[in-house]
Amino acid sequence: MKDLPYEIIGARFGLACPHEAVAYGPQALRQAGLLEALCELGVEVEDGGDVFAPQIKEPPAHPKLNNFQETVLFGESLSSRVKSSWKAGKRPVVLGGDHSISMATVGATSEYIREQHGEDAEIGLLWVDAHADLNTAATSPSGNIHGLPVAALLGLADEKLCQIAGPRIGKIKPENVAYIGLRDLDPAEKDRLKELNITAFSMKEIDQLGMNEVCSRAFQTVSDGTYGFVMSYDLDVCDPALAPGVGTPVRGGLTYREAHLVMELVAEQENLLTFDFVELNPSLDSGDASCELAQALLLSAFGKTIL
Ligand SMILES: [Mn+2]
Repeated sequence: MKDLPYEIIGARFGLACPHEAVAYGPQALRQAGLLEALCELGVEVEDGGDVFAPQIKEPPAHPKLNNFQETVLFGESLSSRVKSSWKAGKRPVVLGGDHSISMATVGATSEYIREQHGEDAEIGLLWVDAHADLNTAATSPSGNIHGLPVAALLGLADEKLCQIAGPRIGKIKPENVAYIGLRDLDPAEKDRLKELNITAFSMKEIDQLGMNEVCSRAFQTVSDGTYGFVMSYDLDVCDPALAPGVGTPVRGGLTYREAHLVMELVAEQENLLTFDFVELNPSLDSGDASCELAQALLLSAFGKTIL
């Protein structure tokens, strides 16, 4: 994958979280000069434009989940966009948008790898986030679908969410998932994490082991027996003092260096398929602090090094 050119796709969607303005994340990053900075870095990259939220007059309501129909329809168009990017010989990197978009991005990449390598081909999933995003309609306290994407990718959420990128239920196997940065889980999510025996490095393990060791253990989990892995990076994994511009801030997050080290190490992994970056909300930012951090983190993920 390393030799494929990148294609940046903006996911202009914020209906699956409490603050819709998260849909302006990709625009803020473009205005901050992300594409220009990537070209300066020598990255082969093109701007694939944005995917927009559907306009629906009277969508059928879901009894528990907010904006269900809009989220499913947006996910379906984003997933076709991601698949067509792969098929055109590019490496799609998606900028969110709220975290519901990863049902489409990760699901589409999982489907593409199966098409290429056969039915048994699995991919790993590195989920870098303060939250586990493992709720279902039955357990979600808020009804916001950005808290469900991992459950959907594992095949545990509503059928329509599980099938956003294709009919197969369970795009990712629990043994191929690793979390980094967890610190705010609902009781049902904690139970599910244990039942499924998912590898999870919370802030406690990061404090105890250090980020370098956490990353190498996590890479092992997502690489073992897979055709490569994808990373999904939620900006709220960073401490809110650094990244206030997120919808669901939780204190006690990654330091500036920890946040960068994950990106720097991910960029070195030969089996990284692609990644997405979500939950930057410019309307909640303090000045441009979060947007500037987001851009710097992205540059690290695309291979910028200190030396
Ligand atoms: Mn998240």
